[in-house]
Amino acid sequence: MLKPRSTPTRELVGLDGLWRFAVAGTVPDDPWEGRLDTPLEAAVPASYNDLFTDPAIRDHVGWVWYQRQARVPRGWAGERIFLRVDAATHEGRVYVDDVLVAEHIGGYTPFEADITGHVRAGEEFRLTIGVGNELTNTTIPPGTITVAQDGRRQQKYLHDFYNYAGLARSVWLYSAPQVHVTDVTITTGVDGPAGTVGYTVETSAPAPVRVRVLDAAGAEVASGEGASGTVRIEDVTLWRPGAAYLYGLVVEVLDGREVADSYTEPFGVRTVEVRGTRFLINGEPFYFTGFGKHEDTPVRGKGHDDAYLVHDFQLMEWTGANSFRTSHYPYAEEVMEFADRHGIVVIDETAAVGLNLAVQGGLAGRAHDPTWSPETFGAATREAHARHLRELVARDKNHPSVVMWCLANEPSSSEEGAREYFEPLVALARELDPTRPLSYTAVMFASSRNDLIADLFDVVCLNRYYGWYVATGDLAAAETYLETDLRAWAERFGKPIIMGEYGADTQPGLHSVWDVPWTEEYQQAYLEMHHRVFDRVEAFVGEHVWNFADFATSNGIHRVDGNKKGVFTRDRRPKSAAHALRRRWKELGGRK
Ligand code: GCB
Repeated sequence: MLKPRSTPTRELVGLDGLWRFAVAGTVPDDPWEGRLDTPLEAAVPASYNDLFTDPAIRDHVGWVWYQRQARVPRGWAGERIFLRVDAATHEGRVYVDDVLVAEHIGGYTPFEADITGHVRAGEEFRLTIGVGNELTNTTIPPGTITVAQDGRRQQKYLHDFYNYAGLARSVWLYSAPQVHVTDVTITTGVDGPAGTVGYTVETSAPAPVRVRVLDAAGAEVASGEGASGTVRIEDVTLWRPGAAYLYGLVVEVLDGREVADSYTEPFGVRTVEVRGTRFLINGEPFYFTGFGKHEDTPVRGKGHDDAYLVHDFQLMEWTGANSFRTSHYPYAEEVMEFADRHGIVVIDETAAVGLNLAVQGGLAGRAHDPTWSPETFGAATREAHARHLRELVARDKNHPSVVMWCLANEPSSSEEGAREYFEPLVALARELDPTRPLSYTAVMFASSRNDLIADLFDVVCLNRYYGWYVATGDLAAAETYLETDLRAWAERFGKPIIMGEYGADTQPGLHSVWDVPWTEEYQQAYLEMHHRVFDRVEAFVGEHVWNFADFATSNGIHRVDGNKKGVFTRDRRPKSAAHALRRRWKELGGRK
């Protein structure tokens, strides 16, 4: 799915701003049929939960309604007109006046509708978007709805971040010519000093296609004819971590001598490969330093915000991070494009978090139903997972920053049924994108001995909390456990290993001369212990600290106003560990 852009043949109108807002139950059941009768307005993009003071809105389970008027520019007569929602978390229904024009399940991938037949150039229409936030065992991520004794419906879920909902990303109206480009796929290679650019273009109707490659200064460096092919860029400038370089593939659909549609897709030329225990970018070993992140800020929840985007990347650069993982769902496309432009490497994760009935919000050990069964996570869940994976790859396939897909976070990979669940998904991912390695992050109690799926993937990504959930406060014991664990994985699989998560909750301002969990010193000592071990294990190719910043979670006795494993606070102030990481990563930057 192409990102909407303004081009010589396409126009774009942003619909962000304040929309009328109401929770289902406070308005008629078919609120799209008229003006939403509500005193509330909600900001788009933003999760709605923290905007209002009413707990009934924050904790609402079900549908909410957003509505605004929108005007089609008068110059759009004769064009096709599309409405694009970057994300409706977790389910969206779009109405143009009285007509349902789009429905979509999955809260972190975009969808659109061709609304040409329902609107007129120059005129206004009533745009209503319903957003549902319910999670079940056939949604990705999954969840369960319970009914409390007093009748309140409550959303339960197994992931450790607050179930923010709403229109957290932008909404767009755009025009495209009648015959237009509908998709572009770009894969790149290196041939001596030249770059090879394979491309495939899809169009809304058969039509001649030509492509041109422009360099960063706008000079044409290659061109080709036809809807698919390979072109060469002589003396190519590669996209490298820390040294981004982007070309543009100008795709033109022709109508005789006229250009009917023109769309430019930015791309970088680089290769990615796993060889033995090394992760290679452009044939050179790459060592990941960085974080698992979240889209999470005060008031906005998961709402995309360009100011936080810029600041977060500044802070990552300040710490010497060269990469991050989009834990635990696809991030806004603006984030991916920023990473492309700034040479930050991304592990792109699906929203498949919580496929593990043995874990709850980071705590393990409960008696539980089998994770993989028709009653829990079965064929219908896998079908939703596959659909989501297709949408993620379709959205992010052309980003040079994305070097690996992460198919799930902490699935129950040691339980019977895990292999049957994952084998088809791995095959699908390889078919959708044969160019990028695959991983999943393995939960603490998936050991090298009992894990049933790691051999299907290219890189071993481990989430480990020795010194936190296990051997709490005892870093000496934790060091031994960690090293034994990592060495066993290295030995059994012979693949590169990345620490996908390691971290300790830390209350800023709390200090001690001893190893006391929650203090700033402990977080630092905990990370330093891990780094000693990482440096001793040959197969190690990366470290992603959990987490970049503190973030909101559901309530629980093990969470103090959210998860505090951030190296930065929720308002992005450094804890002591940030300075220690900066020293290590700045030094590593030049060494590994
Ligand atoms: C994990 C999860 C992450 C949690 C983290 C924790 O293993 O992947 O979502 O937030 O542990 O802090 O418990």
